[in-house]
Amino acid sequence: MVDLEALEAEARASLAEAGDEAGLDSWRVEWLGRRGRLTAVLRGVRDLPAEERPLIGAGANRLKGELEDAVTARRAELLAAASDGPALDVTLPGRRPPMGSLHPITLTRRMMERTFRDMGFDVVEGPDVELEEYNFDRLRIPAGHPARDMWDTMWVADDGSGGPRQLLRTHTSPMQIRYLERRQPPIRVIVPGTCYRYEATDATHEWMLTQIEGLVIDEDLSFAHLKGTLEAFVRRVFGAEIETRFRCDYFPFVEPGAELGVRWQGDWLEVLGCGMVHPEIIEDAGLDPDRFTGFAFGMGVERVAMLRYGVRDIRHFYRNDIRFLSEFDQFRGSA
Ligand code: YSA
Repeated sequence: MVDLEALEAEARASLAEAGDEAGLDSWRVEWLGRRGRLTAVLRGVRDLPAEERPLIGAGANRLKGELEDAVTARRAELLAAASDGPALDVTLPGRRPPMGSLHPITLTRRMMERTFRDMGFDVVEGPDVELEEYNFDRLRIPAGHPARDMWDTMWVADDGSGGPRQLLRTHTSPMQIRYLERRQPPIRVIVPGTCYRYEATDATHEWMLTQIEGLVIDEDLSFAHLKGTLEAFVRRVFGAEIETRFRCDYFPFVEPGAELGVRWQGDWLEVLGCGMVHPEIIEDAGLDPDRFTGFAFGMGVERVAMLRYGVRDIRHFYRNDIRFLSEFDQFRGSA
């Protein structure tokens, strides 16, 4: 008669010796495989004397199930030993899926928009691909004018159709003209958007940058309104302690023109150009320049972000280095 107990003892002893996956496989072949030893016992049941059949048959089937469980348990044991601990430690904290966060320029742009909204400005957007006419000519920068050199331009390839020349806008100022075509004073609007310049990059210059254009047109506006508005903005964004300076600057579409600088690392960082809207621009919009005056400005969002977050090199913003960008996770809720 088949000694199932002895068979079980032998199978379990040899399973305990299997030390890896290959050992488990050959054990399984030896005992439970098609030509395995236990399989042979099960196959032989039908040849046994009738009175032995039920006992051996049931016992061998039970043993088969138990050995299946035993090999599964042995595999878990080996895995746990390999990872130097239990296979599943339910006391470990869960792994958080990476969440991502808003880009620092998006955070800064939204903060600036909110500040201007609070000051009563509307927010509109304009096209990145612009007509030469709006980017230059109608801002009093005709072809050949030396001021075109200030904005090294990326042109859109001519498609040969004889249509007007197109470019990637070098600043957000063309939206002054587009907005004046559609709206009547009083006007108080900002235009955030991306601009492109064919220029070498350095710590404070990128070839792709974000500007926020501002345009205010009404009766009796003076340079004092311009200064007051921009200083109020800068103090709200950087705090009352911030040191600022206005200096004369030249832009063909304003008269007079200025730039605003902010103290940065012991030096001055220019954050915006501005001025009183040139009377010819007001007149071209069909308005009486003796009655309506206004001011405008164009500020660099990357420059504001540098000051706000203490970033020393503008090029970090668009390098897509996750180590730099994840620093801004802490501001996730502040947009
Ligand atoms: C001036 C008068 C107005 O009535 C209205 C707008 C302006 C601004 C003008 N359109 C302009 O683009 N002037 S600017 O060339 O001096 O740029 C304005 C601001 O954009 C700069 O002060 C700076 O903050 C940012 N900027 C310019 N070039 C940049 C840049 N930021 C990063 N990289 C660059 N390459």
